[in-house]
Amino acid sequence: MFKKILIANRGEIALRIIRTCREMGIKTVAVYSTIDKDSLHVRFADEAVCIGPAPSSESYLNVPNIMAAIEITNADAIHPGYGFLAENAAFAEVCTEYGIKFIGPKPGQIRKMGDKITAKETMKKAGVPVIPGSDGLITDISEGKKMGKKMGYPIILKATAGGGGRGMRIVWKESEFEKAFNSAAQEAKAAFSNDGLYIEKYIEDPRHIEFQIAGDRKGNAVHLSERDCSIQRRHQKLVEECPSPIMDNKLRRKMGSAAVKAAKAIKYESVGTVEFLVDKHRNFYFMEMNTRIQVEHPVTEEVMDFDLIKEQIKLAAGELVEGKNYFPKMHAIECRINAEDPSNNFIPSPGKITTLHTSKGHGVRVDTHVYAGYTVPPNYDSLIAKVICKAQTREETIFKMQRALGEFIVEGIKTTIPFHQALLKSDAFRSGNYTTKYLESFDFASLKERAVETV
Ligand code: MV4
Repeated sequence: MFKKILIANRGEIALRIIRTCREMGIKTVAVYSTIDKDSLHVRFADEAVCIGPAPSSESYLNVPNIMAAIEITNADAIHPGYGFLAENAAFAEVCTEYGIKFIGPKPGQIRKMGDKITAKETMKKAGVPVIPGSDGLITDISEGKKMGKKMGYPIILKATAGGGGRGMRIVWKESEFEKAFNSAAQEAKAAFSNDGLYIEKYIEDPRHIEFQIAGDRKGNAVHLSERDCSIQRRHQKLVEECPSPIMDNKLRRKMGSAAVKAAKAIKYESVGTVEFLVDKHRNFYFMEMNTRIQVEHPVTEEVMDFDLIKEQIKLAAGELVEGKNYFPKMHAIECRINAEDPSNNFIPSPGKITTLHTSKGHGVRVDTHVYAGYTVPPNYDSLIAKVICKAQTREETIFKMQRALGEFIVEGIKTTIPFHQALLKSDAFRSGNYTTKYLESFDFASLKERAVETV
């Protein structure tokens, strides 16, 4: 097992990793930018090294400085968390060259899933259902239009280097094709330095359901059920839950075995996530694979009674997965609390937290790095806490979340708590009958300040 892990990240996920390391008897090294010097991950790690100024390009993405921090502290492994360098194959390669274990999959596996066309081809070959579309890149507009005519509109253009909605355009009819193609290619080029596009049939009003998987160096793989992440705004997830309200064991077995197939097809060696779109007829299609631990991993941890970070570290150290899939025993919901104003287009609300009281009590977990007196810097993503509630049933979990959010007090900055409180009251969420489109028609403008509510 590793003796010392350097955590190439900040915020709640850095703390989350430190906690598991401490329980496993592994020493930790925090790295931080100057603006993060008073962060809890710096205080709670065994050692801490400053790696540069506030902009992440000069600190959390600064590979030479991170490698120097590894060298001076003698860490034998690196945990990238999520975001930053977590899905950077070149970085994982550098670690390997330095004899440092990258806690995650092999560089080749990251690369394969990072290019969406390659990922899709790999999955199709493995027998995982994929969304009907072009085989590979569309290089010119007339070829694309021919494809569109054959498939039938609406279609969607996607960037092969993309993900997260950038370089993506829905095309409703042929007359819109050319403009959409050019602007998607331009956006993809600016964002990823790669203007390659491909076409898919557009699935209207889908659900986003992802499967947590784990694979080992022997090629064994299992799934740990799904998370429903359909509550999103502009490709940012706001709420995740397990089980998905639309799931039953029959569909779970089908989607789960497709997810396991996906993992086995690339001999995936770590924890990861296989994302699917599910249409209104409950057909499911592979969308992307995330080769990292995700923000929403606690949802799975809570319903499974399982430490996914510990599992990820053990897999990196060469341990094997048990040969069984996991089915949910409980219900869990996560609400992401961001330092943003939900009644004003979610504009970031950095600044000093003057008062803080986080939710507590039975079935409530809060993963956060903030404290009273902490200043949320404007330089990074605005996640300040994750409230995860679990109970026997979905209904009880919703009631518990309402109770928990009612006692979560943050003063000094705006947060997304009022949005979550309104969502939890909505008929669409209550009924479980929501899709990725739901928030497009949500009335954000009339959100009230945080309220202490009874169910
Ligand atoms: C789609 C789709 C419909 N049909 N592909 C959004 C992010 C990127 N990873 C893929 N996305 C989508 N791909 C086809 N063929 C709809 C979306 C989509 C979406 C997916 C999941 C969650 C929220 C979404 C919001 C808008 C569009």
